[in-house]
Amino acid sequence: MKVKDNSSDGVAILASWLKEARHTTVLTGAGMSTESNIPDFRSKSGWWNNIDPRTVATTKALKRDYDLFHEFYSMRIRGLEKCSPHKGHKILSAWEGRGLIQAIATQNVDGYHIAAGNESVYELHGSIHKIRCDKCSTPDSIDHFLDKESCHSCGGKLRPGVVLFGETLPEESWNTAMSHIRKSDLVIVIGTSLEVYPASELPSMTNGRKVYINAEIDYHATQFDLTIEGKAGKILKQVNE
Ligand code: BV8
Repeated sequence: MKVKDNSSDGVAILASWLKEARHTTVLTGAGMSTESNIPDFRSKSGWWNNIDPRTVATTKALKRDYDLFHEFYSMRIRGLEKCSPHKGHKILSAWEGRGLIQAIATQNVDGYHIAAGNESVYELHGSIHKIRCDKCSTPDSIDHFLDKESCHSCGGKLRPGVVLFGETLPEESWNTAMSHIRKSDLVIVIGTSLEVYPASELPSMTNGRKVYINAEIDYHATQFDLTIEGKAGKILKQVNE
């Protein structure tokens, strides 16, 4: 049943599927955090509108222009300090507590699902809060990174533990996220353009029902059984009622 629906019917259908499902996995992207005032990447107010990702979010960028790399990630870390998880994050945490969802696979590096109380969270693109030396991998502190200090062990450059373009995803998170998706009879995809590989392949790995909640519905939506166009926080609140 392909229901493209941004009326209350879509919300009612998702609410009933959520109750019926035995194993539900949620996949989130940057659109899950824009209602916390954190920009996403590819919508008209996203990071990549003013910054070429190749100049800041790749392994080459880190080596070629560390100043720009450091400026971009410091700005994002400082931005997160002023914001917090919104109602939608808290609803997903309540759903885990009630056994309605079993896992969240997230492309987000802001840590908001964990901060909101979810325990079964798989950070596919790492965490911006985990700082390490790019050369010797020694863990270090956010303050040392923000102060642009070098690694105290080897003098190398400090970086956030995010997955840059060209880097592989953390094996444990990726494999566990895949196994949750594979055994899910419901996958809810929230706030992602599904443009980034291999996270974009996850929805196709389930034989279960697939739901897409996104502010902009595009060609990716054809693979879903139900699409609900709109803001994640608002829609999660309606489903929760
Ligand atoms: C890998 C750093 C190899 C962390 C990020 C050519 C073709 C295809 C693929 C490739 C290619 N060349 C290279 C690749 C691979 C590459 C890739 O996919 N490139 C694409 C972009 C062309 N991928 C990689 O390099 C990955 N690694 O493939 O390794 C490998 C693989 C297997 C085995 C061995 C080796 C690494 C990918 C990770 C890259 N890191 N950033 C950071 O700084 O955050 S990517 C960046 O995009 C973020 O991590 C972000 O999470 C991610 C995905 O974006 P979204 O989350 O979807 O955000 P976006 O803005 O795009 O969309 C948000 C959506 O929400 C919008 O639709 C918007 O309308 C909506 N929205 C907004 N507000 C709301 C909302 N919806 C609802 N409610 C709202 N309120």
